[in-house]
Amino acid sequence: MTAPPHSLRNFVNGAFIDGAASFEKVSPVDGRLVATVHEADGEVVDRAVAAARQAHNGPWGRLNTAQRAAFLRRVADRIEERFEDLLVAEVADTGKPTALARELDVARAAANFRAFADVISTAGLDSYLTELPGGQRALNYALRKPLGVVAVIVPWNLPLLLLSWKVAPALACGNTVVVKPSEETPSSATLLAEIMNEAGAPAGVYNLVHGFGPGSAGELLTTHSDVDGITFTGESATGSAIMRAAAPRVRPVSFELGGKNAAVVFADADLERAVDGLERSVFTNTGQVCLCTERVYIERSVFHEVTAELVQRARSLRLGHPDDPATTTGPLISVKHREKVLSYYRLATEEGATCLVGGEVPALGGDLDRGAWVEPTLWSGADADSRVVREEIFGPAAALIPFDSEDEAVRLANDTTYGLAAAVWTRDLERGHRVAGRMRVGMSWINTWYLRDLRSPFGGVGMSGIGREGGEHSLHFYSEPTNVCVAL
Ligand code: NAD
Ligand code: 6OD
Repeated sequence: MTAPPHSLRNFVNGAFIDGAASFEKVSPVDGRLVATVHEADGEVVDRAVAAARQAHNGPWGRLNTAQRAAFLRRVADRIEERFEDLLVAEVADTGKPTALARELDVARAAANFRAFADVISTAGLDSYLTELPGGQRALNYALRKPLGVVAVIVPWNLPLLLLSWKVAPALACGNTVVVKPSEETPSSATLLAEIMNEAGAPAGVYNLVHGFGPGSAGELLTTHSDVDGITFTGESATGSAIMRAAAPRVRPVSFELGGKNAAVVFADADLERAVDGLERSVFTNTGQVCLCTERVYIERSVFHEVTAELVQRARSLRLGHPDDPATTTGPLISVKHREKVLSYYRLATEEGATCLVGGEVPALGGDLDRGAWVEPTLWSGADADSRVVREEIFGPAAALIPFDSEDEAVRLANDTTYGLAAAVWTRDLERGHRVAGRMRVGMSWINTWYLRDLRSPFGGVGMSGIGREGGEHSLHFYSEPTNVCVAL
């Protein structure tokens, strides 16, 4: 299932165009060349934004809600028809197991387009009959208006899923988009451009610029004077930079940022179920999901039992080629990201933690030794103030920490500048609700992880983000309600 290297171009006003320069995208599995990517310069970004503006003022802006919803459903159909192409692209860029990309990334992308077609078709807006004491009467009703041209900037961990999660609601509300995928994962966004044409998108509705962040397409797009709103998923530090870019013209931003997510395991939990859940929440996608757990708080009476079982699970993970059905765990996204993760592996022991399993680069043999592999890793004995407990690692690693009371568990879990997600494992549902409610996060789970309804609010507090997306919550960002008051 390995695709030959190819050339990926920018997509502007319904056509693929070259960039002034190009860069190479290599596979994190074995370092082979995946694609040569055309980098957008200022001129390409200008053309993309202008095309988006023209489409917004023109044919796309004239479609009604039902027509836009029908278009989103056609995109979902085409994603399903081109499922295998998207799968190959996503796996080539990320190195993740094909089975995972099949179940999660590509399937969820089609589901997002369908879900937002439904949401926009049924979403209502406020209307009020106003009656003043003097007898004056008026009808207030709200119209939903798009922002205009939306910049969509996404990371590399779930490239197509996170792109569709933003493009679908933006288009549903009547915006046009200029998207900038991560430089690490340019392929699926490029295929989505083809799909947009196949689904009958008017030229300029979906535009794509390739490149990096600072000094490249990302910065050129977020500082562009004709962009009306910016939706971004990525690191918190990048969010700060984009916020500064948005500030001069007070443009709205929607931010889904980093996390340092906690799981809390009470002694009364179904421990087998909890360990199954923790194995998923720590190691899925090689720990490169914003919702992944990096801090596991375990009630002291079961600390050794849960720790021993988790170490076993980490040892049993199978690192290997994405197409091998036995593979559970892929590489990190790049050798550069591996340097960051390995620096935390070293730091953990320097700071006094004990490495229970992993901590090294595995020797997988052959071509794989040119990839970005790391061992799944668990630590005990990490201090609450140590950097591996406080900073996001974004790799297959977690610190295991004992606690003695419910209050202490909540205090430890909330002792972070982030606030994205938390998971609580207990058979006592009263306690589960109580603890989930006390977590200072945007999303809590009880006895599960990453099970979510696409209509539910998604986002974080603190350094984990600004705003909520998902279902009708997305409409709050991607549209502006405009009140009309008519005297009766
Ligand atoms: P990143 O912030 O480095 O890059 C994300 C995107 O922003 C890329 O397309 C990049 O090119 C672009 N970019 C970088 N600097 C920019 C700048 N100054 N101006 C404009 N664009 C810029 O993040 P990443 O390494 O690609 O992804 C991993 C991070 O994303 C982790 O921190 C993870 O927690 C976070 N993330 C959060 C969520 C969430 O929903 N909260 C989801 C997925 C990933
Ligand atoms: O599955 C989703 O709907 C979603 N938005 C996941 C985000 C994961 C972040 O890495």
